[in-house]
Amino acid sequence: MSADVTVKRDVIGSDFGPQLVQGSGLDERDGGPELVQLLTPEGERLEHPSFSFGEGLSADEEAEKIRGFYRDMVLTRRIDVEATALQRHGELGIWAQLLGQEAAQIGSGRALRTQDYVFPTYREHGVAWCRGVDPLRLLGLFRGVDQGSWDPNENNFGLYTIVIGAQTLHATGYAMGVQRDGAVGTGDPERDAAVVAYFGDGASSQGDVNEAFIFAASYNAPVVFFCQNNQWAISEPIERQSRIPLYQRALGFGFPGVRVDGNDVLATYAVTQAALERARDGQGPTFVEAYTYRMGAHTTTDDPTRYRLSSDVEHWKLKDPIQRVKVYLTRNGLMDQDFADSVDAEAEELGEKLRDGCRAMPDPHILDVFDKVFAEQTEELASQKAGYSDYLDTFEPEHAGEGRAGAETASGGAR
Ligand SMILES: Cc1ncc(C[n+]2csc(CCOP(=O)(O)OP(=O)(O)O)c2C)c(N)n1
Ligand SMILES: [Mg+2]
Repeated sequence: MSADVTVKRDVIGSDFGPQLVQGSGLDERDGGPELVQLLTPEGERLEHPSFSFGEGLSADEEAEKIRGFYRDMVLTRRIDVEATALQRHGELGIWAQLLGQEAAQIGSGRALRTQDYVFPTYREHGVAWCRGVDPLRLLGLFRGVDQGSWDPNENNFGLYTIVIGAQTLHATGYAMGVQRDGAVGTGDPERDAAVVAYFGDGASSQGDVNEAFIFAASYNAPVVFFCQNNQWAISEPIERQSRIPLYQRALGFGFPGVRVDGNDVLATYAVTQAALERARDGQGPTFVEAYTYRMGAHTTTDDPTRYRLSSDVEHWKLKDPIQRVKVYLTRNGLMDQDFADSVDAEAEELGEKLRDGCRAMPDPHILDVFDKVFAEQTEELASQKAGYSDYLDTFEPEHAGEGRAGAETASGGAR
């Protein structure tokens, strides 16, 4: 680039093609003008020209559904809070919190039909809940007891994927299989199926994800790319991942992209439902950017006070996904104290089940990990295991060979 060429920072490509709004401006903090929102943080319903919630439902049915979302979100938050506490008590090796992302997960998870298939990352506890995966199984994974003990085909919910973005390729390949099985565009609501790949804003920079987009577009695969833009990839802010709002990237791959308020369960449900319907109908992939915020740390090994402003966290507290639903339901006389109390009681019971269930699980040993890579042990792994065992022996006796807590210290902390 010659020295006299200047790049305009507010609008990209104004002389070369479509005007793309830059993704990191100040007004972008609340999602920008393209954000699909049906329920404001103050609990007010909004109309949107393309998406709506509750069509075809009676007023009672609609209220029932929203109360269901409220219950799902409260219980999901409870799973998250309990798991975080269990990690602090040394019962889990690590936990990836979803605090603040409940609406994105419950809205999208409840839009699924039984025959749809989900490929999650490691934070999709709310989607797992919607799919009927026992939360204790999630705890087993984070305790290191197993590598994920649920059967993906039982709930059409894949195993958690830690390799950032890899599951988008799995999802696209699976969707191409669904297409080849003839389970797309038949018009039979029991048969037509869609696949959802969950991933984060940081993952959108991965080669795998971009390759998945290309394949999905080329083959018109029945896949929904559901990106929870929680603004952070560990300590890397979204401004560094993309020059434009993420949803606009879809255009370059040849399929639609939409940005939805990820803290609005009604909008997330409506937008995901529409995207799933496109996929099941044979109209191909859609990119859904759920604009949200990671209220907690990246995982329990992370300290976000080292890289982000507490005023940002305070700003997003006012957009709490559960609170706005509660305000809406209460203000409109759709939820009484008895209902709120019954959900709280259910949350208490769930918390107790998780605490007791987790403590009753076996204590894994750090060296077990070497035995779980392949069905049969290889010479190389056996020697790595021996070497690591020798290394652990160099620690003080009270730390050497410790289970979960020792595992993190000795390995420098899992990410
Ligand atoms: C291929 C790969 N590279 C790096 C990592 C380390 N890592 C774990 S989580 C993470 C950030 C992911 O951020 P994002 O996609 O926004 O998801 P979030 O954690 O915010 O839900 C990174 C880089 C990894 N697990 N896999
Ligand atoms: Mg992120």
